[in-house]
Amino acid sequence: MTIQWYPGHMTRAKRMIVEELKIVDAVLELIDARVPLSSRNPDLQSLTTKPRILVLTKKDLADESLTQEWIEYWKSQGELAVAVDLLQGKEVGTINRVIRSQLPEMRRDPRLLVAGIPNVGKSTLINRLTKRRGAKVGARPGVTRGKQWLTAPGMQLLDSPGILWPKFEDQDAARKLAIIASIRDEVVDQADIAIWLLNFLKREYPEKLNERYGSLSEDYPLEDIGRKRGCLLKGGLVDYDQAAVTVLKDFRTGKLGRITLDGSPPQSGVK
Ligand SMILES: Nc1nc2c(ncn2[C@@H]2O[C@H](COP(=O)(O)OP(=O)(O)OP(=O)(O)O)[C@@H](O)[C@H]2O)c(=O)[nH]1
Ligand SMILES: [Mg+2]
Repeated sequence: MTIQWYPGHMTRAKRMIVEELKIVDAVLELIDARVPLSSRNPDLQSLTTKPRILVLTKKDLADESLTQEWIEYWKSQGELAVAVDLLQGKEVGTINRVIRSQLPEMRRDPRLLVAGIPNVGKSTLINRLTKRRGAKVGARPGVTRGKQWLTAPGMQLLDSPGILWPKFEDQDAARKLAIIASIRDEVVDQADIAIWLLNFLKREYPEKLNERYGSLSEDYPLEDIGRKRGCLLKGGLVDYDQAAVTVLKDFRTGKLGRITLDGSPPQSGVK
């Protein structure tokens, strides 16, 4: 199974972003803290040289120490990154301050493009900054379809549809994007990504896996979980799809704990 998802609305959205980049003063590039490497759109980096602030969203779901390592890594690369939990919204003041610190004094309100992969929290961030619910939000990719300018105190924010890139060279990266629900569930084999996630957890977070599901069979962990959770078809066979949905939901809602799928940044540990 090869994961690929680049529907027509993303091609249109990318064209729109290229146009709007000409008139914005800075870009807020949103990255999912659980996949700091795989959720950066390479296209977005090549499209502009305007000031950019990296906002790591969903820090409440990510491995705290790895999030810190990534922020420091980017700092060493000359990039400014802030981690946020947009559900709590405590860091909104910090984001505001960071935005101001990156922009020169202007006679008009600065215009910022909020961009990133689908489902990363772009519209949620805008609602936080504007203190309204002007942008539509949802726990699946592709909620925002067109451009929308919204006004926050002292700034204009452009909400944009999440965009991916035309071809995933790295299929593990694509799996990670599917696991965090940035790729539509309907175009991905749910059992394949759930098994991939279980193997990853067994390697990197065995204690969290054990805490949630107890001991699992070496070769068929998904089948085991299906049995334990009663995901059964008529006749008592395990319903793999249902078991996969359970595992993915547990991961996405934080029930498996705080997990980062990308590991440490390239240079960490080198002092
Ligand atoms: N746990 C957690 N959930 C978040 C956070 N930020 C956003 N979410 C949730 O993530 C989901 C997606 O949020 P949206 O703001 O719609 O994401 P988007 O980037 O605008 O998505 P598209 O418009 O589909 O590209 C929603 O269910 C939000 O409640 C966060 O910091 N932590
Ligand atoms: Mg949106």
